[in-house]
Amino acid sequence: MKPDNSQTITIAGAGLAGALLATLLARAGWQVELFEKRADPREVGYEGGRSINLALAERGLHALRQAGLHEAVLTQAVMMRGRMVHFADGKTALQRYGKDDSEVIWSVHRGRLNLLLLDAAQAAGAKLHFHARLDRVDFAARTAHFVDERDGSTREHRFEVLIGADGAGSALRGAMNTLTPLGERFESLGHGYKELEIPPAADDGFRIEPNALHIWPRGRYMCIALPNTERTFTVTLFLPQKASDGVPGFDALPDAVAARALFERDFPDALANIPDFDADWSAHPVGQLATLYLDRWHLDGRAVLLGDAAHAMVPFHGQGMNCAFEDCVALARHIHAADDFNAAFAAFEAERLPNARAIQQMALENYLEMRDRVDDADFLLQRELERLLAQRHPERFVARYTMVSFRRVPYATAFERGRIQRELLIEATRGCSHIEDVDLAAADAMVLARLEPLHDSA
Ligand code: FAD
Ligand code: 8RB
Repeated sequence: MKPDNSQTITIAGAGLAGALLATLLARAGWQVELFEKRADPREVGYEGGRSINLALAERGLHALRQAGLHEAVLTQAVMMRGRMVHFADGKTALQRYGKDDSEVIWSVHRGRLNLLLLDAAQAAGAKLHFHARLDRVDFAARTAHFVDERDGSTREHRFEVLIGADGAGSALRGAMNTLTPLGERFESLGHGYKELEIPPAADDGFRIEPNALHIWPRGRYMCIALPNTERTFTVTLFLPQKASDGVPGFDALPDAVAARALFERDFPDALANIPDFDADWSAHPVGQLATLYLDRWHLDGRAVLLGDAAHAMVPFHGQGMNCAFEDCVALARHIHAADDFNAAFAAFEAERLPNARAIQQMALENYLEMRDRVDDADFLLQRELERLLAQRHPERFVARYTMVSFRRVPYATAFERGRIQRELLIEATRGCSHIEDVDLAAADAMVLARLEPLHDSA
């Protein structure tokens, strides 16, 4: 579809996906109106001033490249080469994510990333409207109603197409759902999270290794920490909501004193680096974790959802933003290629929905891996063989983590090939306790028989 100056695309939500999509579409010549419920963070500063960071991987980076923003983002990012595992006995070990420093993930500051994207959207010609919470939609009249939460005042906006980038609690999804059911299902994980902070050291340096994603795996729960350019770390505790047979839960931690006791027992080395533990614990709420499944993402050519609004996921693969950014590039491409918005949205959904399902499932699985398997002997032997086979067959055997984080093959392909590879690794290491015990010729033969060469998407 060629944009003409009379056609306007309206986007609800100027978070990560909304701001990037606005940039991509405005640069392609569309008139873009972007509505955000919150204040302009460029004027009031980002929410609470807290340092919340996200892991940016190749999919997200590639999308930023399309918008010409990757360099600006990377100069404000901290490289994470691998997982630094902190065992219960206090020992640590770095498990690299990739083959070398070309395969790393990046810790970026959410607030600053959002500012940069908003500036880019505006510079590209998108019209930004803050204090505009989408409240109601009349799809027949094609009018959207926005509320200014400061004074409750409302405004009506006529739209031609409406794109929902308004996050997991999407108001547009709610409005679409009342017209035609989208098949919405929320599956709660039953675990929540709490954020804490490791400040800089006395000499103003990092208190722990900066170039890693830290994990304290404890079987049924865990802590992680991601570095910030300010030499702080954002620590997140993931824990069941309800305690059960010896496993702690948020419901059994009524206050900072109880939480501190848990940390003294299970995370003493982390606690030693969190001087404001009690204040952090009391000030930050317990966040909820859930997966959102929908059967449909669009209402003919009038409305479509993307990002968390379409497929919120649990955080354990660090792919929510990466996937949302990949959605933006795909949607912009389909809008460009299709004859009309209905065809564009249908093609977008057909391409992306199966991939969203795949990364949602892989994100759930990665919780088990991170919290429970990183120090398991079978798992470590399989990882060792995985590395070896990846070296021996670089076109055919690509670790699932690598396909998700450092390649752009469809998530569904990563999921399917990952399943084949896992079975192969289990078979090839059966009865083995050392890598020398593995019959490599047999493993090579399985690779050749079961895995076609992997081709990256353009
Ligand atoms: P959001 O970024 O949530 O943006 C939605 C926007 O819509 C917001 O600005 C909101 O104010 C606005 N809005 C909401 N309702 C309305 C309305 N009715 N009208 C108008 N505007 C509205 N992903 C990763 O890839 N890697 C990570 O390491 C990672 N870490 C994370 C850490 C935390 C603490 C959290 C919470 C998430 C993390 N994620 C991560 C996930 C990632 O943040 C999301 O997947 C991503 O932000 C989705 O982008 P989005 O634009 O769809 O939604
Ligand atoms: N949302 C991440 C990974 C995979 C790391 C690995 C995991 C915090 C909320 Cl939990 C988590 C990863 O397999 O070794 N890459 O990036 C980011 C993660 O959590 C983010 C910071 C997070 N997301 C609500 C809290």
